[in-house]
Amino acid sequence: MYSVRMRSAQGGAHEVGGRHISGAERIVSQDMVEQTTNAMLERAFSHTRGKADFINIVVEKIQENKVQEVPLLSVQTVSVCDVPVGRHTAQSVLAQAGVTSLAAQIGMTALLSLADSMGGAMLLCAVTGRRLDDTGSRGVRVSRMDIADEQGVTALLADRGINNTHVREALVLASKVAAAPGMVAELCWSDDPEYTTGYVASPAGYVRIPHCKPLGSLLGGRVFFVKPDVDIDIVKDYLSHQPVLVGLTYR
Ligand code: PML
Repeated sequence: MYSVRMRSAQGGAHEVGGRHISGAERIVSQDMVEQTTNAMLERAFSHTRGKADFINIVVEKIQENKVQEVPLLSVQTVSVCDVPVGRHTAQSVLAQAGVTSLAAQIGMTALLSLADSMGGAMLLCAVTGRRLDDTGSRGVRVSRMDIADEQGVTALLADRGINNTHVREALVLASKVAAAPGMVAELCWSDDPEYTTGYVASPAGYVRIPHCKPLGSLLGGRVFFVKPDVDIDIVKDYLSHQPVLVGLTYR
């Protein structure tokens, strides 16, 4: 099996200040590597956030016995009428998951005050809201994950009328994140200006919230809320390096 991952930016590489355009993650068999890298290239060149002029694609062999299988989070969509209600709902779901209202407020404000969207995520203490990672405006990238049973997940999402790339990829990422040591919850909305649905995910499930941001906004990102006593290096290592396949069994 191979981890195939892509990140793209405009104005040069991310490391030299390029603006993040898009990213993608797959774990595929060798015969699918070429098709996967081609699809990633095409995606980097045709993203709604702009045309990338820096594209980094890494193909790396992974040992199958190192792959961890984690359960797919259960999915529900709540009904909200506008952005203020959407954000208020996100805060309530975060509270139900165990994030204090102070930390939820700080996380929400952190997403709302981004100067540009982040490729990775901010890690905040779920009690105090203090930022615990040291990755600045790049954030911690969640990497090396895919779906174990692609047909099964596609069928499940199609059955609910939500089988699109945003949901599929976000659900896989959120399922990996929810299984991280010390993870309490995740808050996310997309940086795609044409996509306004966000979500709060936790080990209890993936709650989709329409209208987390206004249509046309390029600002989006992710905040992960973790327990105060967690070893942040272990969490970062799991998120970025542990290969994970998301299975169809629910928690
Ligand atoms: C992203 O595209 O970066 C985030 C997508 C959020 C998907 C929310 C959903 O519709 O379930």
